Amino acid sequence: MKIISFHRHTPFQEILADLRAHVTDQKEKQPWRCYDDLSCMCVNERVYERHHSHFSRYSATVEDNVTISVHAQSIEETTGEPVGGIATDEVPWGVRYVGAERLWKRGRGEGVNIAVIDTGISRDHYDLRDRIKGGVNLVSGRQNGHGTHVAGIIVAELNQKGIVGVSPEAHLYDVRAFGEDGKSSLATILRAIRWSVENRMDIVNMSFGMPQYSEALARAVERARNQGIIMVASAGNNGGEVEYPARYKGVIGVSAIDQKGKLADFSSRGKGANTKAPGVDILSTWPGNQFRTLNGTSMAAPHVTGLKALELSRARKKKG
Ligand SMILES: [Ca+2]
Repeated sequence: MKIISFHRHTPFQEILADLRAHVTDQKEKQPWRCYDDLSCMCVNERVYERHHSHFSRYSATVEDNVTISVHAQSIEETTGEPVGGIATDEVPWGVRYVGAERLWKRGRGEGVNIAVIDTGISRDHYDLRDRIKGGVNLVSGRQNGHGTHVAGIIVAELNQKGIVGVSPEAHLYDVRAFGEDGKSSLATILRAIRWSVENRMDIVNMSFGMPQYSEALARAVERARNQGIIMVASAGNNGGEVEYPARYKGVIGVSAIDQKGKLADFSSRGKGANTKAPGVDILSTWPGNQFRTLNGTSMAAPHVTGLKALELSRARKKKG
């Protein structure tokens, strides 16, 4: 797959009409996916190679469909097995650290729609099931627990059992774009962001990234921002430069700190890191009505997402 971002000085419909006239084989037109609002399209590699010279008539940025990874440290590196029942709404250290309980008097995220673009969320977990209001599945295969963990940090419910999240009354949307191996691709993330725009999300949580800049992803993020959507992303776990999408202007990039407030050694930092949040020894929900502790900037971003949801619900209440 190639992802082609055309220069915006030529109307996209004109380019498309020209390409459609040029590519006459119906079978070759099947795999095109167009993003009119981004002036982007995804075409399969073979079609691109065959018509390469025609595509190059336009000034366009051509990208490979690169891999994007979630930002939790691998389960193998994490100490501690999943645990079962927790008796009573435990407040994990991160939720306490960001001051969530104090803010609940004025709003708990009621009516705020949050898309979690991730590996999928366990729909039957007792701390999550009533908070998940919809979503879409863009990949096949089995889930992994990453998305469930991220979800719990944002919305684990006040229900006298398990844990609580930062904004326990927000509405969560499960936008499943990553496979069991915690990997996705640029083209799938474009679809996930489009879904979030079309379904009028207020906030998008992106606990993932890649080291290289992408023109298509930059445009997708910008489009969501122009729609008024708050975009939150994890900075990365490479200990060095902040990854994309966190590094784009307009995205809130989140680094990870430990319980002493110290930046975690693994956390990416510098340009594009707009804020810090708890990302070490984070207890949250896990499939099978369980809980476990994970590390990563993946865990830091949802603390900020939850805080943004609290802000929004408070502001809307004030407005009446
Ligand atoms: Ca709970």
